[in-house]
This record gives sequence, C-alpha cells and structure tokens, in this order.
Amino acid sequence: VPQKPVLLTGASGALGRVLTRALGEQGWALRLTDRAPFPDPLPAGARFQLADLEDGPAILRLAEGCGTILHFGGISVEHPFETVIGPNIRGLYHVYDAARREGARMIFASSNHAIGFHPRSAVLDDDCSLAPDGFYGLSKAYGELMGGLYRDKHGVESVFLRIGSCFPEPTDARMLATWLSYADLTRLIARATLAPSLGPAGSVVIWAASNNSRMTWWRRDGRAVIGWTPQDSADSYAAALEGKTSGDPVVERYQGGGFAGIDYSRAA
Ligand code: NAI
Ligand code: 15L
Repeated sequence: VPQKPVLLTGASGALGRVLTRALGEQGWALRLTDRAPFPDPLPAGARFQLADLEDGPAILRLAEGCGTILHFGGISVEHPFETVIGPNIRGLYHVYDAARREGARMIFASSNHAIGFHPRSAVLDDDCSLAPDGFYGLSKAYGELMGGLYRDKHGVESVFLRIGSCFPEPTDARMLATWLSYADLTRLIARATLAPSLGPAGSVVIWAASNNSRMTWWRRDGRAVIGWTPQDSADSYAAALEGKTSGDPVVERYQGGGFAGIDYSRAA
C-alpha cells in the first residue's frame, strides 16, 4: 500500500472505475475526482470530489498531501481541437503543477495515439519519435513533453503509459496487438506507484499492452525499472477476431488505426 494518499483523476470514467474498485479492494487511500459524479459505491478509504480539471485551485487542493497522481481524466478519444485543449492541455498543466508542489510522482495515461502515425510495419522503442494521429493524440504527446519539462526543471517523476486498448475484451483484429486487460492495467499501476525509483532518468515510458504475440510494433521500454510483466494475452481471441478488420487501407496501415483515418485527406 502506498505510504501517502493517491489522487486519481478521471475516476468516473471507464478505467477510473476499474482502478477505484481494484485499488480500493487492496486498501489504498484514494482521492477521487472527475467532473462527472462517481457512479459506483465508494470503497472504504476513498473520497470523491467533483472538480473540473480546468479549475487550477481545486486541483491543487485535491492533490495536497498526495504522493502519487494517477492522471486518467480528460478527453479520451478524437475530438475537435477546441474540445481537447481545455481538459487535456490546460487541465494537464494544473495536474503537473500540483505534482510539482507536492513532490508527487505522476502516472500519466498517455496513449498509442501519441505515436499513431507510425506504420504497423515499424518496431518502436521508447525513444521513438512522437507521431500523433489527431488532436487527441497530439494532446497526449504534449503531456509526455510536459512531463519531460517538469522532470528536467523540477525533478518531478513520471511514468508515461502509452496505453493500447484497455477494455474488458479485445473486439477487433487490431486489438489482438493492442489489447491491455484490466488486470494487467491494475498490476501496472501498482508497480508504477510502488517502485521505489524510476532510475537515473526520473521517467519511464511503458508500452501498455498485454502479453499479445501479435504485438510486434512495440519493443524496448521501462518495464524492468518498475518491475511490471503483463500476464494476460489477447491470443485466445485470435480465431474469432483475425478477420475483423476495417477494410480501409489507411486505417490498416497505421498503428493508430481508426483515429489515423479520421479526416484523412492526404493523397494516398
Ligand atoms: P473515459 O472517457 O471513460 O474517462 C475520462 C474521464 O475524464 C471521464 O469520466 C470524464 O468525465 C473525465 N473528464 C473529462 N474532461 C474532464 C474535465 N475537464 N475535468 C474533469 N474530468 C474530466 O476514458 P477511459 O477509457 O477511462 O480512459 C482514461 C484515460 O486513459 C484517458 O486519459 C484516456 O485518454 C487514456 N487512455 C485510455 C485508453 C483505453 O483503451 N481505454 C487507451 C489509451 C489511453
Ligand atoms: C485510446 O486512446 C482511447 O482512449 C480508447 O478509447 C481506444 O480508442 C484506444 O485508444 C485504442 O486505440 O484502441
């Protein structure tokens, strides 16, 4: 169990609810927040407070005394620039600044869409170039850069989770590569929070996918530093899902899949 309380943003969202339940059962002291009400019973040891990520003073108050911030709040799929910028850029800044004030470690829910315009034929290490596949992915790339700034200038530690597709089950052929099970996510958050050190760099990138044999796109990352090994696999869904592709050559070419195809107007 972490020594200090843990702040979870986006608590009322899909992954926030999964983490609240799982970490609550493990006895974590959770401070939950979201702009939407929390829909489930609160675990013992958890407190929930409504707040908008755009309200800087509220985020600072919520983070007081916390040793770790799990930043899962914000716009979570592709949207117009003006929709993304408030929660994912200004809100992100408020959360990073709260981490600086508290000396807290940040665990940032980044996304494969920060690198989604790399082709599926590429093999990426953690130091690959950022290649956002839309305004959402761009906000995640900015989040990783913001974390780099706060690390280099203020010593704030960050775990950047480039999450693939975290759902109860894989539902299409792409997810045979990108799927992350809820149990592997929960173990990942525990290791990222409890690891005594993030090594000399002070930050690590994690390719957050389960142990899927079709995940040939992502290779070196910081999992050994935090001691995380995924235990689940999408492989048992292969027979059911391998034919379930989009049929769109742009979508199938890029790691980001459907997000890369949204508003795509480049000559093929
Ligand atoms: P979700 O959309 O279910 O949850 C996001 C939560 O953030 C919502 O409850 C929403 O009310 C809250 N939120 C949005 N704007 C806010 C604001 N201005 N102030 C306060 N709260 C605000 O998304 P999900 O699937 O739970 O994802 C959680 C995080 O993980 C997101 O940051 C997402 O980008 C990231 N992620 C998720 C993946 C997945 O497969 N589920 C894959 C890659 C990244
Ligand atoms: C994401 O970043 C989204 O939050 C999630 O809803 C999925 O679309 C996922 O990526 C994915 O690429 O499957």
